Amino acid sequence: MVTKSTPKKTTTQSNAVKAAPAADYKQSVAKFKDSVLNHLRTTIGTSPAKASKLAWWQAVVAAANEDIFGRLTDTQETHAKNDTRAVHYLSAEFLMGRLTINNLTNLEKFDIARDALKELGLDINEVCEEEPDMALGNGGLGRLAACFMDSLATCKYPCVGYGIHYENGLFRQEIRGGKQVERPDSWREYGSPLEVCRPESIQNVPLGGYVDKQTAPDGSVSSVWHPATIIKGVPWDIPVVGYRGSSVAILRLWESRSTEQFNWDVFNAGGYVDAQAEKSLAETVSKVLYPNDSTEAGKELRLTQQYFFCACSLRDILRRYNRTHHHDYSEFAKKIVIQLNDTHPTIAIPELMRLLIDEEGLSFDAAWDIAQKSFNYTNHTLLPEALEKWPVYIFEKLLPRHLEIIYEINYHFLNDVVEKKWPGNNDIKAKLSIIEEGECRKVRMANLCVITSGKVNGVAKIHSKLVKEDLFPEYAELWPNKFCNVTNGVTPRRWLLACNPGLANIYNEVSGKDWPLNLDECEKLKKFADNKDYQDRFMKVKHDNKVVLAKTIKELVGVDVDPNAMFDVQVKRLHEYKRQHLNLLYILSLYKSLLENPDMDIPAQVFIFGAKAAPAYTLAKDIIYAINAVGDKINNDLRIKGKLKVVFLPNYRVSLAEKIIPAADISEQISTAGYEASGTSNMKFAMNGALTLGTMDGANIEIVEKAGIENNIIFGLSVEEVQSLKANGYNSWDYYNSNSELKSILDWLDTDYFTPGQPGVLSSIKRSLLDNGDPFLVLADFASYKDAHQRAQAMFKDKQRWAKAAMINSATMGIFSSDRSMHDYARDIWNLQSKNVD
Ligand code: 26V
Repeated sequence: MVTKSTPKKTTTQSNAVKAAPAADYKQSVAKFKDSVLNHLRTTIGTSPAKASKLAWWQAVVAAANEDIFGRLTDTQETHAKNDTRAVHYLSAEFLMGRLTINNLTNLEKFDIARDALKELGLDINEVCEEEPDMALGNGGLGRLAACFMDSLATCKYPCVGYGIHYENGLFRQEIRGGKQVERPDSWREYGSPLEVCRPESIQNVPLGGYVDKQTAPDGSVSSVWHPATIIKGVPWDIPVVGYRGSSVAILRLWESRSTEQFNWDVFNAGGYVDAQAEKSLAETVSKVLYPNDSTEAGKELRLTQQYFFCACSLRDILRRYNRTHHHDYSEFAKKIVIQLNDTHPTIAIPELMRLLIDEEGLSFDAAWDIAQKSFNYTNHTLLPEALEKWPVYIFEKLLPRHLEIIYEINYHFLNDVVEKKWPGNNDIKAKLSIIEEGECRKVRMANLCVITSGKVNGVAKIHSKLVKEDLFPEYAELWPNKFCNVTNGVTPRRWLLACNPGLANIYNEVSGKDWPLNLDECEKLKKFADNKDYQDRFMKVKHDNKVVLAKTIKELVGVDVDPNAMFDVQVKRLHEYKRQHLNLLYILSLYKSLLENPDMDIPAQVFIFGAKAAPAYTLAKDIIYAINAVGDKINNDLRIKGKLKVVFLPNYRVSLAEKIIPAADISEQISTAGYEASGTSNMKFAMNGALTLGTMDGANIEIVEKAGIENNIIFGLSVEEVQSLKANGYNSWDYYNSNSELKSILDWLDTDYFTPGQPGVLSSIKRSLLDNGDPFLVLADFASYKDAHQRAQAMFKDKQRWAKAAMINSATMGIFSSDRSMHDYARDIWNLQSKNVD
């Protein structure tokens, strides 16, 4: 969290929504203090004199849990009593970050807790720094799921989030000698007070083995699966508190364990040690989150993970459904809707079919009908290498019965649906089939999702259009109404109220106290965008946030940066399509210009990066190394008089984002047009008053639509231009040969200027841009990008113009609240009503 200055008068600086009478407030502070002290003794088992900061944090969580668990029970009882229709959000990733400050904020107890701790001589932000991030996701997709949980709870939509209780989240990144090193992230090594285990809801999941046929006395033939092993799924519940405690949603994460009956079988076969080894295999399933490396096929464990959490979740869903419906499935699709967050949980489709057919006795047709009415699928990327395909041989080994069901679905689809629409057209059949033929036959998970789902959505307007027209055009011809858009959103509670209290106070004053529930209210700030006093206040908040970030930068990487400089930020996963190397090339051009003319009249600039590279993605790691090497040189070059600094902040994660985003002047959103499905940090930055320096890609387009192109810095090729340049044979050498500056920069990277004594260690970047054809058009966009930066510099010098643009950006982001996204899903996809908790 941003270190909050402790206000003298809590009511004026407060995030508390109700202006509680002073006496009540004092009482609440005293009560919270007592609760913390009490928990410190009776729950944590220590005393104030001996307590570590970690112990204090645990006691604060225990105190907050007093409110949370009661409301969780109320929420669940309400839904059980009313048999409410609910959405089940299946996601292999939930990037929750830290929960304590968020929970306190949503309970409207942050100020109370802060003042209570102050009376105990503690700083709440320091205490809450003890909380490890829950980094159970890679990036955008996982963080989106976390924002959606916050909004589902806030908007009181009946829901359960289902995922995997990874023992290790996304790796912790260390930078050694400028290079990324991965370290395990054991976020709950000694347990976590934020979750509760529910042994009463353990599930057993079969795996492996073979299928044989059984003929019933009436002559009907059915499949019988004889699994080789059973894995136990242990649920851990994490309560997600809605704003003002409106409802408490539940995130249920499954941990894998070995089962006794399974060990016993192997033991009987004579191998005690083998049994222990097999046990560790079962326990491996939820051990670690896969970083999204180039998905080389054959990762059995990943498919096992996906199947494991889907199978546990579906059993949980059926168990709850049957408490009321007693195995009558006629109401199933009326009560249950399932959202597939990307293709990772696709295996839930054949698993639901299997449970209904093999264990509940339904016909294939009846089960298929239910599946089609229950599932929906969100696509999050068009990148071909990210579209999941599993080799058939892995299915045969792990999930033989599921493969049969997939074949049957495919048979009906190809013969009943495709054949009817395109009679005799085998090319179309081959393209739309769930099975990809070839040397290694594969199951195409996205095809299975599209064929089954009621709705398929993309995550920003442009992306949804490309999903429909470029990725799945034939499916769209078959089912035009299946495809829709729900633009992503982010929770304004975490990404404005909690992380930027200074700006939150301005909105409290200008927009009233309900803006965190209705972010459109922020638009009221717009009418003050030309008002010098408001501009000064707005920019003072930004400056204060920059001072705090400058301190963090000094602590983390030892670099001094000037809070008056322009803070230009690019934080996101490292990928060629996101083009961190385009940013780096511009930095090199600026550095070169400054060396040529140290008195150049430009504002001082700090370029801030944060990015994790997938461990096997060599070029991405080389780009990190290059940023660090170039930064090191520039930051220590006295000739440029401190006008340029470049910092790479290690281990970018949610809690670091909360410190960086409120302090940004410029938000770099520079993906090749057509490649970034939506982006969500673009929304967070704009909300916090940064200008987008970006391409017309993903949600940038919709951001600019709201905030005005004149208040942002847009550059580069459009989606159509990218497509036509590629279609007409793009040759990056042409740009290299015709732009002498570009040529000199790329050649510079090849020397040992940035890596003394080691020429060529950075040359993989140049190679990818020339010899490898520059797949993401970095060189094609360079000139336009440089021009954009020059426009940004000119604008930044005009302080009032900048303040106005920043304010308008922040004020017009209402539509990017994830509450709006949830209302869209509820209306257009889930047919779901919100429900007040009794
Ligand atoms: C997966 C892979 C796997 C193979 C190697 C390369 C690669 C690159 C990316 C991915 C992630 C795909 C799914 C994903 O995280 N998409 C992100 O979803 C966000 C939420 O909708 C969205 O804002 C981002 O634009 C999108 O990239």
